[in-house]
Amino acid sequence: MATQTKPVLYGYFRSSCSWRVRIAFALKGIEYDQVPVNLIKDGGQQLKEQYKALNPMQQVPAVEIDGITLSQSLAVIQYIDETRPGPRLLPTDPKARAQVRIISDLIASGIQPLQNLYVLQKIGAEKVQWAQHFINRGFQALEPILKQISGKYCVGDEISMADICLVPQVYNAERFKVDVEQYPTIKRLNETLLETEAFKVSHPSRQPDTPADLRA
Ligand SMILES: N[C@@H](CCC(=O)N[C@@H](CS)C(=O)NCC(=O)O)C(=O)O
Repeated sequence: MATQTKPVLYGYFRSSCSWRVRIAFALKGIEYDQVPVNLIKDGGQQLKEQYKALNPMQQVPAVEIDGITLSQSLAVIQYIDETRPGPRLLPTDPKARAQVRIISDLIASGIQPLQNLYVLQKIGAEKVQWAQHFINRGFQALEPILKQISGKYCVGDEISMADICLVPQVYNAERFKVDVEQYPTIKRLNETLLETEAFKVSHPSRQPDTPADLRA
């Protein structure tokens, strides 16, 4: 029988995009190895030539899987979904699928890129207010959408890519001291999802590169 090589995730414990991929692996029950890429140490290990060869955008995550290297967390999640058995991360129904993509893109294109490290370093002293502004702007759009379409989870009663995007974004919001109480649906969904095993094992407080003082 052919030996299956485990996927390798290049990520950072606190990176929300790396956490998305860890959740997807956990939901699918896929074992993988992790190679930490410290976004702070050495001026940012993601900026080194060696890493740039893996992901020319110089961001985490990157994933080696099935003999190819993938970047862009949503592409990674969809590849895992399309090639691995287990719970569907995107529903088959086209309307529900579109709703999952709306929420995922709202977060992955409309919120997270505006508060990632590279952007905040360019902003300078105003970086916290900047991040709070764009997270609030995104959450003000997300809250009514989720109020309308959520069930137990973001889209109905099955965990999907939308939930995978939501929880790490709420974690970032809390890091930037955004008042999540203003968004009761987002808050409810986040609390429900954090109770599930896949979100717990993949949490930033439980990764191989989590510093001792941030470990749970
Ligand atoms: N669209 C990309 C975004 C990746 C991204 O922004 N990664 C952040 C961490 S969550 C990063 O590597 N930041 C490093 C930097 O800004 O220098 C994805 O979904 O994978």
